[in-house]
Amino acid sequence: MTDCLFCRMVAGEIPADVVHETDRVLAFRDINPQAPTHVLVIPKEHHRNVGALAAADPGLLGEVVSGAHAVAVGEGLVAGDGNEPGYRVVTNTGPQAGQSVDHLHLHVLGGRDLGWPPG
Ligand code: IU
Repeated sequence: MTDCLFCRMVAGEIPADVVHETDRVLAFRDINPQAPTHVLVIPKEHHRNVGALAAADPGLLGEVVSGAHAVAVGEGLVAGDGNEPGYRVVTNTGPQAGQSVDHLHLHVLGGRDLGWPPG
């Protein structure tokens, strides 16, 4: 979609601080980080939200989740198959949840104590 911000990042039309990439997944630093590590992981193909991608291509959704974990390992948030210090994966769907970009993205957050419940 040419009017989609994240599709334009995938296309290289808008710069992105890429930290991880596969043939179908891209991960880049959030422009307004909410934690020392705040990376967005997206499918390169446009899907509006997690439900849309789960319905259309569950295998690709698995690749996006694997990408989130790869980012966490790469950022030092977990060691291999361990779970310390830890990280959080969040995806917002719809206006009440605060979704502002209608291209599925997983937020990978870490590097500080994360409160619960989220706001
Ligand atoms: P949300 O869950 O849809 O609200 O997340 C969108 C994120 O995209 C949000 O954290 C923004 O800071 C981030 N973002 C970005 O990284 N680069 C941009 O150019 C824009 C938004 I606009």
